[in-house]
Amino acid sequence: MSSTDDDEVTSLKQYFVSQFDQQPHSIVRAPGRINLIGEHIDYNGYSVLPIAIKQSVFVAVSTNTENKINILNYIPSFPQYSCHVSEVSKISKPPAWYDYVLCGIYGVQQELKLATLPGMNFVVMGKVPMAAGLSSSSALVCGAAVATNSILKTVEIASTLTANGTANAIERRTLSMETMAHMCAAAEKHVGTEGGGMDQAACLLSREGSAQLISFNPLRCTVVTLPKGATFVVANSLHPMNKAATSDFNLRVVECKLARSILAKASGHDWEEISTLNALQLTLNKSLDQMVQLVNETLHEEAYTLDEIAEFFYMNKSTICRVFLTKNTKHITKFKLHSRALHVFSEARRVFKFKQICDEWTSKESAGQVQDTASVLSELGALMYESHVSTRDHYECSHPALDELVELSHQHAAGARLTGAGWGGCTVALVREDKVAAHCDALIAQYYDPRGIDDLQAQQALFTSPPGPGATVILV
Ligand code: ADP
Ligand code: NG1
Ligand code: MG
Repeated sequence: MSSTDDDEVTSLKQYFVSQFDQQPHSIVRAPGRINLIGEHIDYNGYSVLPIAIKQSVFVAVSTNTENKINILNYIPSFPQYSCHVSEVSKISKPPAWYDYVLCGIYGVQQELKLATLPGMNFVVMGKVPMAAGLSSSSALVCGAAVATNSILKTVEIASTLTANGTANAIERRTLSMETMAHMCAAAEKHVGTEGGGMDQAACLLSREGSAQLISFNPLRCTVVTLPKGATFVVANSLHPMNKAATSDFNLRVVECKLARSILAKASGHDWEEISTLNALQLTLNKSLDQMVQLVNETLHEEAYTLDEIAEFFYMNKSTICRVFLTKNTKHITKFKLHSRALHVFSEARRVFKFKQICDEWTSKESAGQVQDTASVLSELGALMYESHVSTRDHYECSHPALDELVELSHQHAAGARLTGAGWGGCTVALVREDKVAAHCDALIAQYYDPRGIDDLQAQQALFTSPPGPGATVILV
């Protein structure tokens, strides 16, 4: 725990005692993350490369004897929530802030097949900028899940349900971080966003000092050592984007699902059996370059209409809506499939290339070879700039402010790109250690100052973070 964590834990503890008249049983620190490269490909089954950051969500928890789930925020302007333990699955649409906490609690209950839960008191203190692409939502879900798990280690009312629904004998069971990473990815979908598993895995499984390649189906984490002198600088555009409040995110998930189903059917495969674009690639036994070629040969560039898709699958439009669309995309009738699939396959290739460059640097370093760090960083940076162009032009999930921050980064950074889902939020720039000050000064003078953002706000919006550890439980 760092000294800043100490301050946060002390204040949170004091606030908890003032609200519940008891000490918390534990406080969980659940970090946000920066995705270095690999955007919008986790839900397509491709590997991504994030690091956990120092900014975290802290969740304090204790039990109560009233069978109530009480959820409070350290910032009193966030409404508090209280329900009976039997009501944790009731998530509102669009979600309120505490629904992310309920997702984590209910996820643990479902995973352990618990007939009931103990009454629990929660206080949340969030230090991850919200709706900024740094994964405050998953830090909240994971923090709540880890806190619930830590409580279940201590109580005896956790009876499990048998297959026929009757309650088993009293049993104490808890979940590993790996199981929780998987479970929290599914649990967060209850808020209505159809994301992949990157954020929850980064929050729960990150290792201090290195990035990790996170792969899916099955979930695997591989340590990636970043070249010495590589500093990642985050710049918050200060344009928030709440993913659960719009249909943009789910529309991209739907477009990818349509692209993979059309590509699968056109290639003579059972499209219903293929669950991701990565699974399609494996079925077709093609390289990523060949998948790009397949996209160019099979999908047309103009948007597909609902009529055209219905005709292709020999279905009526309402069946297409039921099979492919989510609740919040049912009104959409045009889908860009060519450019979305191009982004996914090219981005997956960039992630592997990024890892390969890091791995080569690491093996030369351990062999004691003298290396030209500047040229390694410019190779990595070039991949990040390419990634940004692809998210901007093919995936159309950028924002003019993010484009401006990336453009300004060309002065001192080796590379920069939007990070997280986009449409607002943050950019991440790869900057040589000795150029960080010049990079930050340039962004302050050319982005923050002209917008009237004072020094204090700009310092919070612009930060570096070495790769941090995943979530931890601090027993009180
Ligand atoms: P991101 O994960 O990129 O930060 P999302 O749109 O996925 O953005 O999630 C943001 C939402 O998460 C917020 O609108 C809020 O409901 C919830 N949230 C995250 N952190 C906190 C916090 N500290 N306090 C209250 N709500 C939070
Ligand atoms: P953010 O921006 O943190 O909400 C979302 C998804 C990720 C991933 C990225 C884009 C969730 C919880 N998170 O992240 O799975 O798809 O966008 O790469 O849905
Ligand atoms: Mg999120």
